[in-house]
Amino acid sequence: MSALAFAIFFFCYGVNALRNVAQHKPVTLSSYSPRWPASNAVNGILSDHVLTNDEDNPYLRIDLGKNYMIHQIEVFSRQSCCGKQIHDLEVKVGKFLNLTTVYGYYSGFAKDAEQISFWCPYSTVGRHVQIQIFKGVNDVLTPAEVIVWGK
Ligand SMILES: [Ca+2]
Repeated sequence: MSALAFAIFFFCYGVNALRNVAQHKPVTLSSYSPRWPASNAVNGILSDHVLTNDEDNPYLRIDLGKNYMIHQIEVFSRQSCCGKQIHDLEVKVGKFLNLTTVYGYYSGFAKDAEQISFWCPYSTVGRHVQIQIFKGVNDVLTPAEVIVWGK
C-alpha cells in the first residue's frame, strides 16, 4: 500500500470509523437478576439478555468511560421469545449521569429478535447512555444487546 493509499485508508476507516463504543463497558441496571447479569447487554452475544426485577420504569445505563460523538444506538430484543418485554423505550445521552437529554422514543411492543435503532443528531456527545421503559407498571427490561455506534 502506498503512503497516499494508506493516508486515504486511515482517513476513511481509521479516524472516522464508527465502532461499538459500548462493548464490554460497565452497565448499571435499576435492579438485578443474578442469572442474567447487566454485562450481558454489552457482550456482543445476541442469544443472552439482561433481566431486571418487575418494577415501574426499569432502566439500563452504560458508562462509556469518556465522551464520544454518538451516532446511533441500537437495542436488540430477546431472540427466541418475549421480545414484547421491550416496549415504550426512552433513550437518553449525557456527558454527566445527572444531565441527560432525551434523544429518542420507541412506542409499542417489540417482536422477538427485533433491532430498534435510534439516530442521534450530528453533534451528540456523551459518556452516559440510558434506555428506560417510560410507560406501564411492573415491567422487566430485557435487552439482548445494546450497541452504541460512536467515535
Ligand atoms: Ca448480549
